[in-house]
Amino acid sequence: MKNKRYLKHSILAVAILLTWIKTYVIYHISFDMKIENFMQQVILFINPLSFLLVIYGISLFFKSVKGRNRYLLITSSILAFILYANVAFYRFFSDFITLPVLFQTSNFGDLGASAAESIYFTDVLYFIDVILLFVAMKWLPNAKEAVIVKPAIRRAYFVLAAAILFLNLGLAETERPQLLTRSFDRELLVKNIGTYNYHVYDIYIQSKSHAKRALADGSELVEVNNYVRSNQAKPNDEMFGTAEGKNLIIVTLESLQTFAVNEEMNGEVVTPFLNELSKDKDTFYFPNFYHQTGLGKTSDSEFLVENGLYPLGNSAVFFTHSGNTYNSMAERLGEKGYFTNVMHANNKSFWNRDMMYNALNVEEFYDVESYDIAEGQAVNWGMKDIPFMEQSVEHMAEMPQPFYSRLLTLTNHFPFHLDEEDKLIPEFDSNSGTLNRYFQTVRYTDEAVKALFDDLKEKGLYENSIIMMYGDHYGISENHNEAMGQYLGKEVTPFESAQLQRVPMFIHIPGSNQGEVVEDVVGQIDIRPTLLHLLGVETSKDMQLGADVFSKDHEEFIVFRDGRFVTDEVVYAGDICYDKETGEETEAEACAPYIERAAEELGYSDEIINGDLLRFYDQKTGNLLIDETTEGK
Ligand code: GP9
Ligand code: MN
Repeated sequence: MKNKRYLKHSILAVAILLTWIKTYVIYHISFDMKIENFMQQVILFINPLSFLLVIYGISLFFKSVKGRNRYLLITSSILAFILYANVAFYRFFSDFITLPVLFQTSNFGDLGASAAESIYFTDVLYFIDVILLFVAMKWLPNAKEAVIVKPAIRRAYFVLAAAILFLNLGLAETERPQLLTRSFDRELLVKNIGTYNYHVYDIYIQSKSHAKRALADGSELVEVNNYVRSNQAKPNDEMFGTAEGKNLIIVTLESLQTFAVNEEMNGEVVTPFLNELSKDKDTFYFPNFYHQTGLGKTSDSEFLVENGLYPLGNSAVFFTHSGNTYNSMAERLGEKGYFTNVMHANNKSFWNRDMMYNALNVEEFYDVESYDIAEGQAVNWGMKDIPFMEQSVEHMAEMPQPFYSRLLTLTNHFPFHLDEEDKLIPEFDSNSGTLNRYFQTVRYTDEAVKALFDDLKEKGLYENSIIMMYGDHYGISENHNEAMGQYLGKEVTPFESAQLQRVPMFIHIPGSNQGEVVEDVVGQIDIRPTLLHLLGVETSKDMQLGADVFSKDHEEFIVFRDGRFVTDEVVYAGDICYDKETGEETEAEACAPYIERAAEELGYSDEIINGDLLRFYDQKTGNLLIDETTEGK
C-alpha cells in the first residue's frame, strides 16, 4: 500500500532523475571541468540535485494531473534550454553564461562561421530528457493519476532538498573555502554548486550590482580615491612628453599571444615583421605584458586601454555599463586637441561599441560602413587585415592632426580561417585544427602590420606618429592544452596557462632611438598612464588603477580578471603559488600578501563601475562631488 503511494509520484522522480543524470553526463562531455579527486567527483554528481528537487518539487502543489504534468514538462524544457545555451556558449567562450551576456544575443547574429561551428545537428540529444519525460507521461500508468500530497509530506520533501543543498555547500566549502564570497571563477562555481544553483546565485549577484548603482551617492569614492592616490606612479622625467604633439595610433592585434612572437613553428618564422620590430632601435618591446580581459574579450581590452580600470568579472562591461560616466583616454586627448576615433570594419553594434564609444567620448567610429570591401577582401569574421590597414591609413590621411586612432584587427580570430592565397606558412601538425590554423593567421596579421607601417610611411604620417600595438587576449583557449603542450614541448600546467596569458606589447616611437626590450611584468591596465605620459599629459588627478611602465614606481604586480596574478617572483594560479623562475610550486607564504591585494584592486575597480562613481568625480580638480548632506551616510 505504502509503496503504491510513493509510486504515484513516479513521474516526479522520473523528471528529476532524467535531468539530473543528463546534467551530470553533460558536465563530463561538454565542459572541460578539471576534476582532481574523488570528492570533487562526488560534489559534481550531487550538485544538480538540490535545485532539481526544489524546482520539480513545486509540482507537489498541483492538484490536477494536467497542470502538474504540464508544469513538469515546461520546467524540464526550460532547464534543458538553459543547459544547452551554456553548452553552446562554452564552445565559443570556454565559460558559462552570466545574466548580462544574455543581452548580447545581438552579437550572436554576427558570429557567422563561429556560431555555425558551435551548433550541431546532434545537439538535439541535449533535449533527450524532455523527450523521455514526455514519453513517460504517456506510458507510465501512474503519470495519469492525480495525487493530493499532505502538507507534512511536502514539508519533509523540501527539508530533504535543503539538507542536500547544505551537504553540497558543506562539501564544496571543504574543497574550496570561501567559494561564494571570493570566487572570480565561474567554472569553480559551477563545479561546486552546479549549473542551476549557479544561475540563481548569478541573478542574486546581478541584482545586487544594479542596486549598487542606485544606492551609490559618491561617499564610496573616498576610500577608492585614497587607494588610487596611494598607488600612483610618478612619471619618468626622461620619458614624459617624449612624443608630445604626435599622433597616437593604437593597433589591437586580435588574439595575438606572445608564444607566437620571436618563435618558430616547425622551422617557420611566424611573425617576421614583429620580430624585427621588437629589436628595432625605436621600439620598446614588452615580452612580459599580460592581458587582463574577461568575458568581454576585445572590448574588455579596449576598456582597460581607455580607462585604466579593470573590466567586470561577470559580464562584458561594454554592454552592461555603457551608460556610465568615464574619464577615458579619448576624452583626455580630445581636450588636448586630438581628433579621437576608432577604426574597425565590423558592425557598429558589436560589443555595443557604438553606445560605449559615446560614453568614452570617442569622436568618430569608422565602422564597416566606412570601408569598401571588394570581392575577395573578406574572410572569417569580415574584412581582411591588409586591405583594412590600407583603407584605415587613407582615412588617417584625411584627418585633422594630431589624431588618436585605435585600429582593431580581425583576421586572426577564432576559428582562424584564411583564403588559400593568404596562407604564407603551412599549418602546425597537432590534433587541434584551431591551433594548427592559428599560426597561419598570425603570420597573415604580421604581414598586415608590415603593410600598416609601409602605408603610414607612404602617406607621410609615420614620422609624426607613435604606434602602440598590443594583443587583446588569448586566441588559443585551454581546450587546446594538449596541442599547445606539443608546440611548447612541455605540459600545460596552471602555471603555464597563466604564462600563456602573455600577449605582446610594442611602443614604437619613430626617431626616438631609445628602444629596448623591457622585461618587466606589465599589463593592459598600465597602457593609459604610460601613453598619456609619453604624450605629455599629466594623470595625477585621474581615477585610474594602472601605472606608467616607464615610472620608477611601477610595481611588478599584475592581476588577472579572474584573480590570478603575476609578480616578478611568483605566479599565482589554480590556488597554487608558483616560483616564476622555475615554474615549480613554492610555499604559499610567497603569494599570501598579494592575494588580498589582488582582490582589493579588482574590488575597487568594480566599485567604481558598479556604482558609476565617476559621476561623482571631477577629474580636472580631483575633487569628489559628494553631496554634503549624504556624506558619511
Ligand atoms: C569583433 C572583434 C572580435 O568586433 O572585436 O571580438 P572578440 O570575440 O575577440 O571579443
Ligand atoms: Mn579579440
